[in-house]
Amino acid sequence: MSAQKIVFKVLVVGDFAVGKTSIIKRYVQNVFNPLYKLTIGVDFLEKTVDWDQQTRVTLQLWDVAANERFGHMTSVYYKNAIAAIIVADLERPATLETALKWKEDINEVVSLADGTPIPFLLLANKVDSEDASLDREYLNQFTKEKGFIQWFDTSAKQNVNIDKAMTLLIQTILDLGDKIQRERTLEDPEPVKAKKGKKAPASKAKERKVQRDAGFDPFETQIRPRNAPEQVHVQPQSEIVHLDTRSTIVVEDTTTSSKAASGGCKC
Ligand SMILES: Nc1nc2c(ncn2[C@@H]2O[C@H](COP(=O)(O)OP(=O)(O)O)[C@@H](O)[C@H]2O)c(=O)[nH]1
Ligand SMILES: [Mg+2]
Repeated sequence: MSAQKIVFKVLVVGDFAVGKTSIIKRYVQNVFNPLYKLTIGVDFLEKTVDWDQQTRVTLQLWDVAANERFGHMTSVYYKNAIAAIIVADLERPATLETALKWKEDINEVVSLADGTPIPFLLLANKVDSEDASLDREYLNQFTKEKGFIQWFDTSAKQNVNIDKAMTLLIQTILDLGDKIQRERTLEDPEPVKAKKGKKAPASKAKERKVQRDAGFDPFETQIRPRNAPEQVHVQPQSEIVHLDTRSTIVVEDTTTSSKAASGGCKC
């Protein structure tokens, strides 16, 4: 049986030079560059993970440049994002404050189909650095109070906790989809009922597929363009918009995108 393929668009945001690009490159390409190169606009890399025998997840990591928080294009970048990773720098405690601002901004623009916030993961990066100051107690409290699903101390340089953090994020998104689906099933059991003469779906992955075949996507999100009061439903994963330059928008079909790097590791 062929595996169910799911694409999750995940925003990677945070202050300047906290290590967003380095974390993405470490996770997807297993490389680290000590030189700082400013990210302009927005770019993405993908990694595909065989989650289980029935589920193949492609994590599409959107590297959003720090100054884009102030731009007008955020609702375009955030469209279809199902989760966000916010990166802070353990050498600069002030970057935790910026992390909160990003969280608020994203919550204003994007939400899950049921209107609740998308999940946020906090990465406290550069734990390898001599200048890192790590207060675990404080970060535990911060994570709980501010509504992050979890935090990890990470090092893109030494490859610390990055796979672990991404695995937790994928698990969280899948659980969330299953929860939304269960709620939907309670409201309207029709879409998951087995067709006449066929066995009822046995696994979560199969249930998800039946739901999708019935036109329901538990991973659908809502986008609320800034300054526009009404919520607009969008179809997830139908297209990817990325900027090559500030003024050129390239619209690609995900199925034909050659930009992405694809891993295939089981993490
Ligand atoms: N020591 C250390 N330096 C890092 C780490 N991650 C990134 N850096 C460095 O921090 C700088 C900014 O990283 P970058 O990924 O470009 O940050 P971004 O602006 O958030 O994308 C670069 O010089 C990186 O080499 C890390 O885990 N440890
Ligand atoms: Mg960058």
